Formats: sequence, structure tokens, C-alpha cells
Amino acid sequence: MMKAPVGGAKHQLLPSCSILALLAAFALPTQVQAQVATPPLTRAGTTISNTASATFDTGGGSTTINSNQVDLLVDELLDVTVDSSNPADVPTTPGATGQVLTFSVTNTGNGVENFALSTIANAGGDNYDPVVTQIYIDNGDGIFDPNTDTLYTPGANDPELDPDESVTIFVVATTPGAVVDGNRGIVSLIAAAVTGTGAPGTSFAGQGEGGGDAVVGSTGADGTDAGAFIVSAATVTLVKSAVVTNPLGTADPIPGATITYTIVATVAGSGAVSGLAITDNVPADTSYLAGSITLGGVAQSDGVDADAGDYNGTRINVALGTVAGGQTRTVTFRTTIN
Ligand SMILES: [Ca+2]
Ligand SMILES: [Ca+2]
Ligand SMILES: [Ca+2]
Ligand SMILES: [Ca+2]
Repeated sequence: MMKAPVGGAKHQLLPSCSILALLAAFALPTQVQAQVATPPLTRAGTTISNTASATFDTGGGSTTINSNQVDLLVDELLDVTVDSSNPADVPTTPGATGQVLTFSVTNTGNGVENFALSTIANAGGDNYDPVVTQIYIDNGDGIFDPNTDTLYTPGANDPELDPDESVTIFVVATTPGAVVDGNRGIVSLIAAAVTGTGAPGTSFAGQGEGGGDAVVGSTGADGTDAGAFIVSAATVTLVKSAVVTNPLGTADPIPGATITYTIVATVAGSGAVSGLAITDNVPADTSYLAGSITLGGVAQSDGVDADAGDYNGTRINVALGTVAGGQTRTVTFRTTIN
């Protein structure tokens, strides 16, 4: 089978690559065949004309006659597909507004058509119903920006698409405050041909581009796809404890005793918290022990500087920044009882 000189040469030079060479040799013809198998749809309104001819000889030489011309006006197929552009669930948090799902709407028919957009956010198969607040039509950059993208108003600016043209649609939603970590909420976008939808084959006389009929195609002239949000929340718990030591070698909180406070912040959930900071006022009747702040066992200076801790004369503060779920941070500091 592999008689091609190039393939043979590769086989001799690089025996370990022979399977790759074989795959490459067959991959190209397969692609070419696929392209040939799906020519572009003939545009609605095109006239397909055809005349037959006959040639004959009655003894006085060859004669040709033509039939009448048959003209067929190509009708408009109404077809559309909707695809979610989010390969994975989109993270959200309880009560979050302006949460975005992205979709692509493609006119798979053969004529220019407007498509009405709507959403379904209360279907089952999930844990909650996102609240859809707006739909936006992208300006072509694929990035959601409410200042430059167009707010969709049903019936007023239903996107108009040429055959094979796609538009990116952003569905904006609010996440209810009552959801909890791990909850999932599905939103489906629906695009429907404004000329009409229905069972495949349904015909709208004279309403096709170019004056033919508009005929509902195999998609029913509407399409839908689902995207989903996943609640990725985090909670913080704070536990404080104190250990007392004194010069007498007991644990009694007497004047002169040292109190070591330990504060443990635990972040739980699949999300993260940002800007986490632990603050503790130095209690009355005690004196802060200079330089006693630690974070994760590492001493922190009292000044506001490169490390996370500081003491300002009345309270200690440790800035922890962003902490992901499943992590803990332990802060200690010491005071002495006056
Ligand atoms: Ca149309
Ligand atoms: Ca739901
Ligand atoms: Ca945009
Ligand atoms: Ca410091």
C-alpha cells in the first residue's frame, strides 16, 4: 500500500515515525472529502434556470431544438443554532450581580434573518434559578462590556444575521443570596427566527429573502443551548484562645502574667476570600508586648512595612490578603497584665 517514494524514504530514515506518517498520509484526503461533501447553501432568492436541448438528424443534417426554460426561485430555509461559549460552569458567589454567560448564535439558513432572543432560567436539573437581568449583543470583540455592547430589547433590535454569520450574546444574571457553595444554576438562551418557527417544512408564503417562501428547516427555525453558574463561595471562621503564664510558674492571670492570644482563621468552601485581615484590640489593663505578633509562627514587626503585621498603639492587625477555601491562618500576640 505504501508505495509513495516520500513515505518509503521516511520509513527508512525514521522507523519510529512510520505510524505518524501513515496518519498524515490519510488525514489530508479525509479533510478534502469533508469539504467537498458540504457545499455552501444556495442563497435564498437565487433563480436556478435550466433548458434542455435535443439534437437529431432527419437526413438533411443535424438539428438542435431547445425546450422551454424552467426557472426555480430558491426559497429561504430558516435555521439557527445556539452554542454555549463557556466550556465549564462559570463561578459565582451568593448575591452576586452582573454574572455573565456567553453564547454564540449562528444563522445556519440561506437567507438574511432576524432572531428573537429569550432565556429560560427556571428549568430543573440544577440547584437554583439565576435571575436574568439583561441580554447584551456583542460589538464583535467577544468581550462583555456593557458600555460598548448593545443592550438587547426584544422586538426592537433582534440581531440580523446573514447566512453563516454568528453573533456573540451575553446573558447577565444575578445570583440569589440564599444559594450555598457548590450550588449550580442553569440558564438557556433561545434564538428564534422572527419570520416564524415551527415543524420542519412549515412554509411562510412569500416571506423568504428574494421573494420566495420562507421554509422552516431541520432546526425548527429556533435553537437553544444551556450555560451554568456554579456557586464558588467561601466562609471564614475565627477562633480565639488565650494561654496565661506568670512569674510564679502557674497559669493564674495575676498582675505581671503574660497572656498569649492565638487567633485561628479558617476559610472553608470551594471559593476564596480576598482582603482578609485580622484585627484585635489590646485589652484594657494589659500592655502589648512589643514585637510579639506572629503569623504562622513567623515573627512580624510592629511597624507598617513589608510583612503582614503591625501594631498601632491600640490594636494589632495582620493582613492576610486572599485566602482560598481549605486553608487556615494562625496569628498570635502577647500582652502582660498590668
Ligand atoms: Ca429571512
Ligand atoms: Ca434552575
Ligand atoms: Ca464586546
Ligand atoms: Ca510589620
